[in-house]
Amino acid sequence: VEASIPEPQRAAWKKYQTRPFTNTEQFEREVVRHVETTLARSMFNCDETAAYAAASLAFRDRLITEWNRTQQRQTFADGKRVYYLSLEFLMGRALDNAMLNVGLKNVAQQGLTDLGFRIEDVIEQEHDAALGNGGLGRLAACFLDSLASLNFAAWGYGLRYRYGIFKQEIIDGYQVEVPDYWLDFNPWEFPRHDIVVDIQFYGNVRKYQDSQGKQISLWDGGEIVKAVAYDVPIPGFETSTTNNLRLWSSKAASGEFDFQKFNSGDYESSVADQQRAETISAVLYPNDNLDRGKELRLKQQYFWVAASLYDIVRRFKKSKRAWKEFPDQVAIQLNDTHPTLAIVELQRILVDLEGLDWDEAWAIVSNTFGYTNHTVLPEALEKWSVPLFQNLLPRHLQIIYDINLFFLQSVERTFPKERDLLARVSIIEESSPKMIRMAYLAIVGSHKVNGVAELHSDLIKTTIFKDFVRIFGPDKFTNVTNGITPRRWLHQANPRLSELIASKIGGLGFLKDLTLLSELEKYADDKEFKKEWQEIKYANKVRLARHIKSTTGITVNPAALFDVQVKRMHEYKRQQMNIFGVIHRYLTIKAMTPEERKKLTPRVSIFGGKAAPGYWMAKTIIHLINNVGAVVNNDKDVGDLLKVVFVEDYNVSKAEIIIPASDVSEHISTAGTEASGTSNMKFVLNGGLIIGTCDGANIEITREIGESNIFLFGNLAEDVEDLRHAHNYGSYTLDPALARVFDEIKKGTFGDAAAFSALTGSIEDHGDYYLVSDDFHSYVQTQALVDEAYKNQDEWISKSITSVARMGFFSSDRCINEYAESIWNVEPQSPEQAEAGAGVA
Ligand code: H53
Repeated sequence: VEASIPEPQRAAWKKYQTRPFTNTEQFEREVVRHVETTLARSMFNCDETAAYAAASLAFRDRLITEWNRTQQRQTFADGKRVYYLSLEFLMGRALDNAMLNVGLKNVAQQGLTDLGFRIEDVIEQEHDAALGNGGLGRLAACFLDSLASLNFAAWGYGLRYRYGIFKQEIIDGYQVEVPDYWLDFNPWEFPRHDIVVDIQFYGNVRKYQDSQGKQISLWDGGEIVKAVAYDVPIPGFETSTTNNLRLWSSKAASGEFDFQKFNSGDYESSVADQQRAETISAVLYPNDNLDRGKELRLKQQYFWVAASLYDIVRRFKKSKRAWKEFPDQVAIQLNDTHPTLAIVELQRILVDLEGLDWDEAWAIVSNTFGYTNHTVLPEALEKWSVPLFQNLLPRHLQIIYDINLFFLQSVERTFPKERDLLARVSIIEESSPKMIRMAYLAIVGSHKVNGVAELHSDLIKTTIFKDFVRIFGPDKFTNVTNGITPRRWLHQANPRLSELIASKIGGLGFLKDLTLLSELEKYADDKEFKKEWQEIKYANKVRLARHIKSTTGITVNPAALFDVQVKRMHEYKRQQMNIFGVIHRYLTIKAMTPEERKKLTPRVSIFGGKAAPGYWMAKTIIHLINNVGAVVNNDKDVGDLLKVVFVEDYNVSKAEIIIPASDVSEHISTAGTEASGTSNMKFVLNGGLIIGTCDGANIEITREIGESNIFLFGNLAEDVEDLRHAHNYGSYTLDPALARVFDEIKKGTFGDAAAFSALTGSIEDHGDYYLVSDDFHSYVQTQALVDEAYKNQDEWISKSITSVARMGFFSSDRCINEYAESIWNVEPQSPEQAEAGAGVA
């Protein structure tokens, strides 16, 4: 690469090449320079926001230098790249993460102190990058961290939403949604105005024969929108590898606005085109585990997928390789079905634009993609209406029909006479209107399909994708149990615990190889160590108590047991069961004598999570939690024995405060509904115990940490179907303790009973789909065991330490290595080796 530049010029470039700061003095110089020039401020008007801005810009400069080198290195190495396509990247804050990953937090801390700031306050200024809803989006963010930390040549592709997930306010006990405009100042992105892709919508397909008599399909007419790239550098931990997250932003093709219309006096419609185009990347759909089938969402999907594929194909073409080598150079992972159109788009590019034969193209396509399924919930499985598709993406619809035709023909050959099978597995559902089943399309167009925890991967093989296992064989289906990055979820969120662990097991190596935590097990009975462990948990609880006080006004006692359930609000996650349990506890306390009360373990029940704006039942649950809090927290009989808190606007940075402060957290979904869950892993890694059902990754957590270190309860997945059947066709009796809770709600103890009738009704009158009543008794009993166990702090802390020591498996590094080996077939590229080979200085 370098050889093309003449020596004197090369020398000049080398001489002045940017050298990232490495010590406090250099850091301070950079901060002051940014304050005085980039921000046009001075010592006299540099507040915390400006200090945040300047510190971030200093780190950004550092990252971008490494980013450039990484990209040069990867281009030179010309190896296989991984592309992770996700509509959601729930990144949270970047500054703290950047400081830790490049190993310069101490430098920054000293530097900021010298300049008159507290690093914690500076970090606090940053607005979360909240381009995601929940687990799926946060998983993508953990994966990016691991991909860079493990030195994989990998890119993330997503949308640059102008508005991320809404901000949640609680007003009079109700959720109110406020827009999250987060781009006011975002030092972490680099606009690439030179990387712009035209994206087509609507129009028609013309078919004709070329001079050789070959059938050609031409998609023309319609509307063009521009996709502009914005790049976000992703630093690896203790490596110079800095990967790229490329987010697309939509812009009108005509530029600012239509001058002709403007000049002719039609101002309104002159800006309409621009607004319509910009609407595409304007807002993240706020649904988690729910498909709504809105046209704008389909537009988002195609816009993002088409821009990303254009980029990927362009990069491949630069290498001048033959098309058949595409799958050796490119692995594309589909995060859920949202990017499934990529399969169709690549087929279109190869056949319509590059002139490959259908079969040749299809072999390339189906060897390139891997599909990760994240849910079995029917309401979350994406389907698109055929008429909608016909209008928006006419050529893609034809290609889907062809993919389906060839697929069904091959099924028919292998399973002749099974007409039902053909109807069952058809990508097109013969409903009215006809619907495209995106998961089926994703399976047919990928070489591997994986679930995200063992139970989940088994379930998809035996339920929703059963027929496809017969058709493609079992090897196409695999499991990769989710993981979390220990950098953010231990080192960053809980620095004291991380340091304590490091002091015992020979340094911070466990942050790169989490299995090293096993060394900790020998301290599970070490008195001195346990004391420090307990002190750190207590300090984290004090910090959370302060946050609760300042945001809700509620005073909680840090010595009480903190019982936490924070996650998206959903009936299947059963926050309703938790709050019914709280009411049950409240009624029990009210009925106790003062003597009996003295023996109780004081508890703080902490809830947090957003409800999709249109999900009424989830919003009702939030309302009930807040109303119960208002009653319980002001009842003199109860005092410190029970407090109920709803933490507003749960997000990544709140999670970093809440998770390290939990004694017990709740992961209590109906068995068979939560694909994996990842916060369960975060809580245990931070020394919290968990109460959970036999669902998702809870099962593997139990296997790793041991049954005696977890509070499991409830019915098993294999019994759910029968129970539901019994509710609908047998006699149904509500659990008696739950019936007393419902009576109290109906008496109006927690405000207008009518507000909650749909919630109680869904359980007592409408089949109790999520088995709240079936599991209630064992839930309450298990909570009583938790109370008892907490009284024996000595044993509790040993359980906590032992559990942490056994959490090595749940690192997202392990998870990414599994994808690399069994799905992507890629190897890491260490920067040192690559630079030695490439002569990059
Ligand atoms: O994905 C997580 C899982 C979790 C699952 C979640 C998820 C979404 O957040 C959104 C849509 C979807 O289909 C699944 O609910 O169990 O841990 C990451 O795999």
